[in-house]
Amino acid sequence: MLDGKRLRRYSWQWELYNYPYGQFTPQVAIHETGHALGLPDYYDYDASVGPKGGLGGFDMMDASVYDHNAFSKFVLDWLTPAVFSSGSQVYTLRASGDYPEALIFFPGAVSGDIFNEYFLVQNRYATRNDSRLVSINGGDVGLAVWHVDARLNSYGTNFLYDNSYTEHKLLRLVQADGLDEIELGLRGFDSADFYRLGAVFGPSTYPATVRYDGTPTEMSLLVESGTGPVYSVSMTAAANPVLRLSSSALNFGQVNICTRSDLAITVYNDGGGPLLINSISRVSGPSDFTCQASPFPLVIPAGSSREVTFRFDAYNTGPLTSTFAINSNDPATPQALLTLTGTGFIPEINLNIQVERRVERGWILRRSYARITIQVSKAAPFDVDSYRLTRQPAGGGSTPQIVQTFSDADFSSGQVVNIDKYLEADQNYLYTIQALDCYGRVIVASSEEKTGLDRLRERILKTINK
Ligand SMILES: [Ca+2]
Ligand SMILES: [Ca+2]
Repeated sequence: MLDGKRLRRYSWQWELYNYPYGQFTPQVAIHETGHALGLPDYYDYDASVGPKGGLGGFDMMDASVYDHNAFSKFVLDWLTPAVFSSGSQVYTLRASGDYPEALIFFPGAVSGDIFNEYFLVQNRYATRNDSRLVSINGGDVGLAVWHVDARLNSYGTNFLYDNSYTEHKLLRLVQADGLDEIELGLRGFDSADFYRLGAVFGPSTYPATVRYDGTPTEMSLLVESGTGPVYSVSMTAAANPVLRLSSSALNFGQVNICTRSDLAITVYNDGGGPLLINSISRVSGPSDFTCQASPFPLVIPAGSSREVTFRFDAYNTGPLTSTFAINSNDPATPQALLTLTGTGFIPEINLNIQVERRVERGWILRRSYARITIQVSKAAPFDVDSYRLTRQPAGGGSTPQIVQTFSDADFSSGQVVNIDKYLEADQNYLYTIQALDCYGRVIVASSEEKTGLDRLRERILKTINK
């Protein structure tokens, strides 16, 4: 604390490598200022975890040399890349050391959206901060293509991926030579890693324009003309529809029997032509799961998406899995499969029934009746559809008669009392209470047999668990 000022976050750097001799060396100051502005390191903190090699030394936030790459400049709002997402178009890219120019290409890409997966291209002609790249291809360096995955974590507080520990990198140099030497830990970046006149980066080249999840983007980049300070690239996207699902599985978790839960997936059309979903049908598993979309065909325009809702109407108990096929005109994936899982659940429910036979005596009347106390307890919330109290003369032979039905609302503190009037004298009865689900299925039952007058007021408590 000095003069009421408190030092909070700060960044520090040396002025000289060899103090007090030599000249001011600004690279470290530039690198650390990059951190102060919010940029991460792109070198690999730990070669034993995740992908190796960072950016192979090719960046200010990697080896403290050269210009900041186009992704860093995009993050810092120093440039806004042009965006290619469908059709075909030619773009001109001037030296990024001189001009704030770059190109994003990816299906569904939106201008200004930093926090996504995409390919990013820039011209790294050896000028200004990139002048030291004169050692690469004589200064006619070529185009650097980056594979960016800048999606955020679920809290939105940081990138999901980094260049040290995650399964793939936040920022990766797509190496045109196809040797992946940076990730293999063999060497840093080299002159063959850049896309120069005539080079193609497409669906069937290596490297290919494929997402990290393995699905194709069906996009191609051709370096059509130019040298050094100006290159033109011809971009094409497939005219075919390209189906992509936000997820290949939906898990509904535990759902009470007789209740339902809805979950949606997003179906994307990453291609250049309309996507027609002709049907979505269950190919295996129970019918507890249904698709709510209609009518077919569902039409999803190029570059667009649509939510499709699936429903889990829990009928069966226990873990359930159904597979649905999404049939469409995508030539690459005419049938995409989606797995739905969920657990139909009934908690443990205990039913107790106690029956007392009582006799009411008037001056003349002498009448037997039963006082029936029913208790219910549930291990977890569950709406029992109905409770059915039946009786039948002991000894079997006759069908049970319904004495009364109850709902959960009839119970007070888990208990309800019923009076069954006018019992036949000396007749024994078997009382049964059943809990039923909304499909009329007995979830759990409990019985008590009441014998004749000789066992008046005897209490037998029985619990039968499901
Ligand atoms: Ca690593
Ligand atoms: Ca290489």
